[in-house]
Amino acid sequence: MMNAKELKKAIEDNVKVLYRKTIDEASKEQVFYALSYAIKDTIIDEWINTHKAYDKQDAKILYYLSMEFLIGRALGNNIINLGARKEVSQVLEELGFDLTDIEDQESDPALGNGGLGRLAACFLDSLATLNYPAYGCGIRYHYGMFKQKIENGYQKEVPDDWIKNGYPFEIKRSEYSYIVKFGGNVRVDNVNGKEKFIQENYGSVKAIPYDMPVLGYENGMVNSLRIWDAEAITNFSLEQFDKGDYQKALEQENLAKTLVEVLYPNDNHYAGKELRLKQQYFFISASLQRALDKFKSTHSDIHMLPEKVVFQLNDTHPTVAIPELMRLLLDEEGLNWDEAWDITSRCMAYTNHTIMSEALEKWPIDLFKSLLPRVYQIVEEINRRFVVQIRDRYPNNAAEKEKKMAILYDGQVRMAYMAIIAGFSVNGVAKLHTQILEHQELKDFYEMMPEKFNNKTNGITQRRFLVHANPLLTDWITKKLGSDKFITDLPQLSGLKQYLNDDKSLEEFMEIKYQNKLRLVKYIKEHNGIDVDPNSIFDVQVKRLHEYKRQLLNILHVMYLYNKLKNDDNFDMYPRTFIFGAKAAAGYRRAKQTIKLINSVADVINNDKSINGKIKVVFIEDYKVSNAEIIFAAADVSEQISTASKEASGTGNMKFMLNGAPTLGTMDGANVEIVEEVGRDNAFIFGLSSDEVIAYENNGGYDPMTIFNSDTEIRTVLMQLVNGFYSPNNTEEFREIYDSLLKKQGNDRADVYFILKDFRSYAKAHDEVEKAYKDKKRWAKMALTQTANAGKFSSDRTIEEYVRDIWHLTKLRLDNAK
Ligand code: 26W
Repeated sequence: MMNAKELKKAIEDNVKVLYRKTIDEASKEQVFYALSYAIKDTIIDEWINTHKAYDKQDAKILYYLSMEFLIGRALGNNIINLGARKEVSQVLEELGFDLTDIEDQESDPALGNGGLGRLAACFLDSLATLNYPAYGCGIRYHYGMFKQKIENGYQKEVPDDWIKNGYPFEIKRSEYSYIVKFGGNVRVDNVNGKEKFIQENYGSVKAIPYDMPVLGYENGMVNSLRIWDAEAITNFSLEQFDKGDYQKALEQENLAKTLVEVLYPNDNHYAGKELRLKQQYFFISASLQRALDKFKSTHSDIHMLPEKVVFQLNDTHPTVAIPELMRLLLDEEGLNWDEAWDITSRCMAYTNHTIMSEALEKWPIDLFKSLLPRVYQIVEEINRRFVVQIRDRYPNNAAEKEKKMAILYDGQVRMAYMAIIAGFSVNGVAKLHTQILEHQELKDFYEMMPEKFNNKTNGITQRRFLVHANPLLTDWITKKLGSDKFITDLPQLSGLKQYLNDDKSLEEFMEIKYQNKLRLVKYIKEHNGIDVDPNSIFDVQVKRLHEYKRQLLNILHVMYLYNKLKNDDNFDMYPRTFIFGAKAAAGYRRAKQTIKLINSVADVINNDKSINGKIKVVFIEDYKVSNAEIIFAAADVSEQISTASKEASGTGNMKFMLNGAPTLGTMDGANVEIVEEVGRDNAFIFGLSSDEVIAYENNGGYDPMTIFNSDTEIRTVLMQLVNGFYSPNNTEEFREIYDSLLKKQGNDRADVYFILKDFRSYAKAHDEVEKAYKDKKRWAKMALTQTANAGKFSSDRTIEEYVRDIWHLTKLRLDNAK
């Protein structure tokens, strides 16, 4: 890192060169770019140095293949990882600027939907911090996750042009471009008695990589996130298809334009769109071609590949990597099937992130075959050989096993099965999730190949979600522990336990929470225009909007509390602010209706003077990484209320915990392990267990009408969905929500997600929260208990487990590092 004087000069020079301005004339945005380029300058040498070390040490490299990287803003994070926070903010101050203001100028790159994409970003941070050689490989979507506007209570999607003004932390690397081919047909030639497969009449695009630096924490390590953009193959395309195939040239131009245009905003819902499969093959083919070339530039024997390269498939989205690697090894490297299979299956590992059946990727064979004719032939052969294996092993029930396990079945390519069959590792993302995979969802595979299955409980990076998100708490912890080692060794937080009975420390801890609440109050005022009482309990649910996550349960409970306040003279409650933040997939009706409901309820309750502000409901517009950081730091209560068995892990739960908010939740996903760490007394647990949910599901569900008929308070709430109480201009506004809770919907049971079933126990858990909160000291202790026990949930721990059990990487030594 340059010293203060050099940095100041660099900023001033950049402002001059970029904008022909002196620093006192520069806007905040201009200073953002000037500073970012200065920071990039200091990163560059370490970046080069790191990659020289890769080569010199002949390091094994991880390629983390993912359709999504929800990286969030880079500037603040890079400054922290360079260890330059204080210095940079001081220099800016001298120049008349505030660092957080400047950080706010950066777009918030949202090249991901939610959990899976953010996990990928946390993993990159941990890999670099732990000195492991790795590339993230993904797509340079021109439009990431949409910006959410709320208009009249409805979600409106606005395109997010994150690269409009140029993104300072990326480098275009045209010299590593590759061609990717789609469609056409396969011709088989016989060359010296050997079959040669040649794809012809195809359309193609050029894949161009852009690299972003991924900095380790104060260790001089800089890995790369490599995202691929598409360009048309111009000029020579006309020559190449020299029949003057003008039409084709135009098509290719168009393909290149649409291919990387936009991230599919579906989270946990497979839509089967052809363009999506194109995106998958596009970035996978380019990433693998590059990985092989890189390997071959320093190795002569391709059989060594598994020793030097490992590919992790982030869910099934990159699974086409399996037949693509086979294709490259067979057709380009000239290996025979057994050699290619041996190499491929030793290079590929698969992570499952969901058991929701509607999320499973199953491509129609026709579509797959016409888009990827050669790759499909290989899939067929993988499947054929596997089916032979099944028949061998299960001679008595081969047909049944085939139905359950074959890759090709019923006209579809089942991507998860291909990943399991071909890879050497299959992992779930929390203990409970992995158990459900082994014993329910994937039990046939577990029975056949148990050695592949393992658990890797998710984690989060404390560099972003504590150090950057919560500087006050970071400083306090540093003081209390006498060191900042927790920044790279999170279990050190357990040292805070010695303060659990120290009143002064507890007060300090809660004062920091209060300051963070003020910061959020200000954000809400500025962005939503709502006044919020910082002394109320901040009860927060932020995550993608999905029925299984049950934001509906939360808002129905708010409606229930409001009725009590209005109708029951004996009822009183501690002031609460219910905070929501969530994006709904653009085509997800029920989710969008739920957003409208939350906003309608907010409208009525927030404007009712008679309840003295006892309840406030806030829907924070455009939930994203940058405002998430502000929200986690300010939360009192963490709502993690998915129907048990449905949330594979959750990672927001860990971010709340780290920032001192107890969990109000079901025994689902990683909540189970959070409770394990803090103890049952330091969490508010309610609802059906996953076993109970699964048992109900296997018996056709339960009957919500018995609850409707017997519980008058619940019934009142439900009636308010259809009597215009929250929608005076349209009593039908929430009819579908009402129906979904009480009536069978086509093939779906009524109340698929057990909302009414869990309602009473949820309400009781809320009572417990209030009781606990009123006892200031008890609450402070409970809050600090969360932070003190969050050590397990660092993504550093998760990454070390992946390295130990799956990737087998070696830490890179950086000689010139500070
Ligand atoms: C094909 C459509 C589609 C898109 C995204 C299907 C599935 C997904 C993701 C796998 C959904 C996802 O983000 N899953 C979340 O992954 C997190 C990281 O492991 C977990 O913490 C969440 O529980 C899980 O829902």
